[in-house]
Amino acid sequence: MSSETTQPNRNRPHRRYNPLRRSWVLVSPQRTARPWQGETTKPAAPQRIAYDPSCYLCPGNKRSGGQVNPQYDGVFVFDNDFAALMPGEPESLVGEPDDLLRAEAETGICRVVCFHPDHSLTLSQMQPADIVKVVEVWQQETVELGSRPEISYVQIFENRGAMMGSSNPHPHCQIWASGHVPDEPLAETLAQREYFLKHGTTLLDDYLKREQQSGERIVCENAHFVALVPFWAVWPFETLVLPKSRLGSFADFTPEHSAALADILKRLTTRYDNLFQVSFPYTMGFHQRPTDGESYPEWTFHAHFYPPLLRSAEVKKFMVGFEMLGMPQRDITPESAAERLRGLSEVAGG
Ligand code: H2U
Ligand code: ZN
Repeated sequence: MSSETTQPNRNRPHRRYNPLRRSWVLVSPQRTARPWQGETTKPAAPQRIAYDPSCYLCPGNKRSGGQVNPQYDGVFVFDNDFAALMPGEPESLVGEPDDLLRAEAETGICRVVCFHPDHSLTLSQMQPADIVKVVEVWQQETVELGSRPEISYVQIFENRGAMMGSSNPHPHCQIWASGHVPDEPLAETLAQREYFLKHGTTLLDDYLKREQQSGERIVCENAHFVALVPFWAVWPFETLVLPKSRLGSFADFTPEHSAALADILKRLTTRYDNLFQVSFPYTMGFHQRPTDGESYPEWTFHAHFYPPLLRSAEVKKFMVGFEMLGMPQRDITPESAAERLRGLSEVAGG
């Protein structure tokens, strides 16, 4: 029996509050039955070749800027050849302070992390020990970039699949380390701080306890992490990965945490692949405390998965109309999304 039948108010339109970024989402569960006559997109044919001579991320290949990748056999990190941020001394404000036309210089470092030499793999298909190596690199990069005085935030993210604008199927992610804290982690910083000052406890640790009590939005878990569909999820199958103990950043990870994060990432992404029998597209990334030298006791490390797919490998959700002009809206409830993800196999092709 689905949770909606026991909680009738959830069958009617309602709004849910996201305390982490202090915003709302409109939930309209009664609309799930409406017919779909809009665009469908065909999933890309599965990539199977382990080495692609035209791939700029494969070992030994030349990149656009002319550099040649080494014959790497593990994780390979390089400075992005088309970096959105550039290192250097922060310049002064562009022009005079102005309430209407305001610009500030931004500096930073952008890197690309190849997860594995095998072009055909995804995180879900990699061996757990190889995913652990990726987690260790995320940790090293966070510590190394975060220790630089000019870097206030280290944002690690993966765009997976052509539908999400990823330019290349080779398993990789990006790191953008910036002089300012970007908007999303800044909003989360302010919300977590406000909660911490009010309650003396951390927002996401308290939230996880509530989720563990009900269990209805939990997808899977291990000794150190829980993957769940947040109460305030916007994307149909959005998930949040939370630590079971106090972690503020990759910098706090022990080897046990790295192994457990690798495990939960593999299991969650395998469930995603099995949802619509397609190599599942998403944007995922980690949020962690800023690296500007403050202590941030209110911060809880976490991962967000934002997948665009709605009801099949071909039907994605569009954030348009009311969502661009009003607020985000979803049809299927987070509880039913969690129930579906929970029912899926953690074995590839299962
Ligand atoms: P995405 O697929 O997530 O866009 O990542 C690919 C990144 O790789 C992208 O940021 C960089 C692009 O700038 N890149 C290089 O650094 N060198 C290249 O030769 C091509 C692409
Ligand atoms: Zn490749």
